[in-house]
Amino acid sequence: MTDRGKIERIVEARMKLRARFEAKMRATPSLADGAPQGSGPPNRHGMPELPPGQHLTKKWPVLDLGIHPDIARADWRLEIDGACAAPRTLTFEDLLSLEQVDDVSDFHCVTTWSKLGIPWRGVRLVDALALAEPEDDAGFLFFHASDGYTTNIPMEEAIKPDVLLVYEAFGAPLEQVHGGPVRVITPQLYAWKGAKWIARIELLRENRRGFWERNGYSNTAHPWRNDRYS
Ligand SMILES: Nc1nc2c(c(=O)[nH]1)N[C@H]1C(S)=C(S)[C@@H](COP(=O)(O)O)O[C@H]1N2
Ligand SMILES: [Mo]
Repeated sequence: MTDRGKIERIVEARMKLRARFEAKMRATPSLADGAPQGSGPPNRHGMPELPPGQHLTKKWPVLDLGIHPDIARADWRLEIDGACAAPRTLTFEDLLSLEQVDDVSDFHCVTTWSKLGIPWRGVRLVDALALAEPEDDAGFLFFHASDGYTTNIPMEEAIKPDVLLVYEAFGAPLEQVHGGPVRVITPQLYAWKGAKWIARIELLRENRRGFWERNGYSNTAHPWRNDRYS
């Protein structure tokens, strides 16, 4: 990317998303209380270690539809399209050109297991989204994964600083069974909101239910509110 105007537009898109996040935090005091979102066991924000109804697991279970796509880093692509001015397709190299983030966060599966303190490496989803210059009314994200899985979250959740596109866990390349080469993590939400083998992010003006959301799971999915079903 050499075009100056283009860089300015991306920076502007990033600032707009940031302003949106801050406005949401101000408008929702319960989310702004205590420790900030993100970074570190912090997605507990001062709460007990485990959300209601969860139990601790030491191992890291694999939970998915049973299809594990085999994708090399060099072949991985992420399309960002829909309600945005600059739809684009990112390569793994493109991810490496963004700010690299090391973060530690917890992982809560709605089936009641939680794994605490996973060290991740990746990039902030908001940084990748800014490249596509989302429209102001792009209120929702619809994730498409290479195994056919889909899930949805609102933009305000997507732009939290601990929501990452991750390609390493525990200092090693993200294993294929856990969604490698690249998956999404949503530490503030139940783990089904984080698509493994992420392939496409569709920006939407109206919310659309993904796979589990159509099968009875919550659109919002807040572990600390025991918000599992709808
Ligand atoms: N592509 C894809 N992503 C997915 C799923 C899936 O079936 N396919 N399952 C979700 C569910 S229900 C959970 S709990 C987590 C599990 O991630 P893990 O297998 O790495 O523990 O991935 C989520 N992301
Ligand atoms: Mo899950």
